[in-house]
Amino acid sequence: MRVATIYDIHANYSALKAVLEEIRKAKVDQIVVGGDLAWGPEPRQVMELLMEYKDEFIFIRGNVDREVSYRHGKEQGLDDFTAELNHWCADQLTEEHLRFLKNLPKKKTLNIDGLGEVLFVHGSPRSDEEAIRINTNENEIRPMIENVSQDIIVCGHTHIQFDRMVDDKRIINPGSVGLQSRANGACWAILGPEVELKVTPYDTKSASERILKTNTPYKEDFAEHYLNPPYEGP
Ligand SMILES: [Mn+2]
Repeated sequence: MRVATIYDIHANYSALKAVLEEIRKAKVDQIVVGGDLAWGPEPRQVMELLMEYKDEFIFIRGNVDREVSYRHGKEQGLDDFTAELNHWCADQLTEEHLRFLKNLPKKKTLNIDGLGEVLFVHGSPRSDEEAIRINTNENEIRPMIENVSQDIIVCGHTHIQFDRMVDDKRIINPGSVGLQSRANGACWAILGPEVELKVTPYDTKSASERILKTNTPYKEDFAEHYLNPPYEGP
C-alpha cells in the first residue's frame, strides 16, 4: 500500500484543491487526513469538499477539530483570536460537519509497503496538542512515544515538514497543507515504499484575494500568511 498524507489543512480551500490534484496523479492507494481540517478562512468549503471523500479517505482528529466542534472559547482558557475563530468556524459548519469532526478517531495504524506498520497521530501519540518539532529535544520526546510499538510515527500540528530519528523510531511530519511555515506551497507526503516529503505550489495570490472577499475574522492575517509564510522558529 502506498499512502498520501495531508495534515493541517486549516480551511485553505485553494491549497487543498491543489494537493488533491497532485495526489490524483501520484496514484496512491489510500489518503490519510491528519487533522486540523476546518479552522481557518474557508471552513464550509473545505468540509464540503472533504465530505465527498468521507467513506474513502482515513481521517484522524486534530486539536482544532475538537475545539471547533465543541465550540471551545475563552472559558477553556483560549486567547481571543483562537476563541473567536473557533466560534466563527463552528457557525459556518453544518450539524453533520460538527458531528463528523467530533467523532473522528485520535489515531490510526496502517501497514505500508517498504515501511511496515505506521502510526498516524495529530500532535504526539499521547496528546493532540503536544508538539514534536524538528528540533524538540529527544529527552522531551521519549516519554511521548514510550508506549508506541510501531517503528514509524507520522504527526503534524507544528506545520513544518521533517523526517527524523529518535532512538529507533522514525518520526515524520508531512507539514501543513493550508498554513505553511517556511514553505512556498502546500506541504504533504507520500509514504511507501520510500518517504517523499512534497511541496505543491499553488496560486497564493488568488487564494489570498479569495479569502479577503469573505467575512472571516482576521482574514488579513490569513491572507498575509498565504503570501508570506512565516518562519516560525526552527
Ligand atoms: Mn494542530
